[in-house]
Amino acid sequence: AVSSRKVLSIQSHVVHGYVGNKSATFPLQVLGFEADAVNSVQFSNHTGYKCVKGQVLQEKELSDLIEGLKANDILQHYTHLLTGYIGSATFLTEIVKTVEKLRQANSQLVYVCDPVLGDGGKLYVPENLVPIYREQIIPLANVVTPNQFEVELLTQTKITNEQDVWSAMEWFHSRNVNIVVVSSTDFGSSDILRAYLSVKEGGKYAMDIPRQGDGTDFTGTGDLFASLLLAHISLQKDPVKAFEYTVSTLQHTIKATLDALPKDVKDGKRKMNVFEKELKLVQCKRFIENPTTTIKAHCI
Ligand code: PLP
Ligand code: PXL
Repeated sequence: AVSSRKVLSIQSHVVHGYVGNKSATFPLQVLGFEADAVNSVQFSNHTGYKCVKGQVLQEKELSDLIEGLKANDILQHYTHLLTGYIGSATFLTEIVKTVEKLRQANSQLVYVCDPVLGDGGKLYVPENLVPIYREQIIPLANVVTPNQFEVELLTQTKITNEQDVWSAMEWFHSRNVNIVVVSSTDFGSSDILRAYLSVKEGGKYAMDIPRQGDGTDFTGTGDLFASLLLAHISLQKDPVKAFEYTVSTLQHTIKATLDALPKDVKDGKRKMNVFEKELKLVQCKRFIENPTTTIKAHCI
């Protein structure tokens, strides 16, 4: 049978580069999903470049688009909603209304939420988004993918060790979130990244991922992670397999991006610049289609 998986992905659009919807749409399509994009912003490039130009979608404009879909009886066809970086409280509040409209049209809708707030102790959204995520968004989500800092902000507890991670994941489960993945923490070793998966009434798992490229920080990897996780959870049923497949494609994509760097960067003569850091996503189609799992998740 032809699958009818249809995702509404409300994220950033960048003309050049791979963050937000540019990071999410292609993998979803490659994996057989209809990926319907609402562009929450349209920027020339991501905000790590020296200049950013473009437009921001207002909440009224989001509700207009949803009304159009509703009027044509399209809303009921969405099987998934995916949200990532959201820059304003009013837009986030409109997302709450959007989830409610989608659930009215399809009560089985799966909402995958990457609650983007910041990283490494630094907020990169306005502070007033935190209580909206905590009180209104998280209880609507089926799957969440916060990092350590985001877990701390949402649960209002400090995460200093692994036991804290597991306790925090229960905070999400008690708000009805079925699957929680925490993909980066700062208390691991310098060469291993430990990622965590907790399934409500389904067990706890960790995966040790070798860190690639001397701690080089990529942009858009979180967005890619969330889209792949959404797809594989739906395709695999087993969330542990989904977790492994997601990490596999991510690792291959980072490796391909590093392998494509110019010789002087590889030789350590200079650091890679922001243009060179863009994920080689299109070139990694085969790793999206065929995630070969070399790293296994282990049960805790
Ligand atoms: N998150 C996950 C789950 C990963 O597999 C990776 C890849 O290593 C990253 C994030 C990015 O990690 P790093 O910045 O260490 O390359
Ligand atoms: O990957 C998160 C993200 C989303 N949207 C925009 C960004 C970034 C990261 O820099 O600039 C516009």
